[in-house]
Amino acid sequence: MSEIHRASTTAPVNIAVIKYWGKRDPKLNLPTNSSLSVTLSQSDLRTHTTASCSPSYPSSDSLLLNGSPQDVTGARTQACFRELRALRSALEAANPSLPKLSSMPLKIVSENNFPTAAGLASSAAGFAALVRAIANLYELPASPTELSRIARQGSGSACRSLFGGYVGWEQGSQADGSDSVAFQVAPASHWPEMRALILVVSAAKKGVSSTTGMQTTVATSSLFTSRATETVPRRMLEMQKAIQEKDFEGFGKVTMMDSNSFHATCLDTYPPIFYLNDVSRAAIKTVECINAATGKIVAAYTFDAGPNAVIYYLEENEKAVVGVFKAMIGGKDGWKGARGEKVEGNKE
Ligand code: 2P0
Repeated sequence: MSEIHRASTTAPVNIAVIKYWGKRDPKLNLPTNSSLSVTLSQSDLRTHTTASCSPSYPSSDSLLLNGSPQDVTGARTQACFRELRALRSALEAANPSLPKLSSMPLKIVSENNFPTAAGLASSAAGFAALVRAIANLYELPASPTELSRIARQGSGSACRSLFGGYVGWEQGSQADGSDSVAFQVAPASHWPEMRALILVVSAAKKGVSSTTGMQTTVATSSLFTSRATETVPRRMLEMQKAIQEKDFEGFGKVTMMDSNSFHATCLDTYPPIFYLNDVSRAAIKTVECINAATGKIVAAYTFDAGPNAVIYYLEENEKAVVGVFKAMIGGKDGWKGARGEKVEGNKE
């Protein structure tokens, strides 16, 4: 019986407060604007992945996600496998005593503990975990930055799940994507009072995939250009400053405005893309009421490519924010569930 080599890891979900929407290179997932996200607690929302390889495995690579076999022949997964194998090959060439893992078939087994493709950034945690599990299996001396460059080719937002805390993704300017990588703005410990409440409206798969949606937006929306070239570059600086200064009002305002801007460009796409529904809009109203009652911004909503809401708030305002939303769960308002999340650093 030949040997089996194995390594496991987990990767967390990240929720963008400055959204990635638009590709300048769809093959390499190079974005038209930089973005910034908050990494959520790994305890509830994460992908757990085991990567193994063995000369005794069937000749082709395989991937099992939540027990179902997945197609690994797609360009994105292949790009990640190819890049990681090339790095392992280089190690083996430099050190001939190492086992030749790069030429063995890979078996990847992955489990998500949250709804897949329901606007909860499942592809982000998924590709981040896949890349890190294989990097661990291959014992690559690669930095999180280097791994983020590889994970980005699997799914753009995945590059931000290689770091914990507050994470930026630099759009970069090189045609080969070498400078389109993630970077840590601040560790979770910098602002540990930050919380995220996830309001699940629907666990159904989204109607328009992010990849298709963003390509149609780039091709048809007239709002898109000013968002990508003026609005987001300005907000990236404002957001980093708000995080550095732990200024929740600044953080919250930019978060809400950027979510609104992203969904406005979706509506401005032809044919239009609707990710928000009536329940999402009720959440926006509720946040506005909470903030008006408090006299300052204590809650900030953001929505990805789906109707589920993520509400950021500080621990000290838990009652004012979560109390109001919890009272709405299970009622006629349409929320199916809610859970509070801390911001966490990555487990290495
Ligand atoms: C984000 N989203 O910044 C934005 C906000 C959705 C809305 O990144 O085609 O799954 O795999 O690069 O990363 C979702 O897009 O797209 C996304 P691909 P991805 O989180």
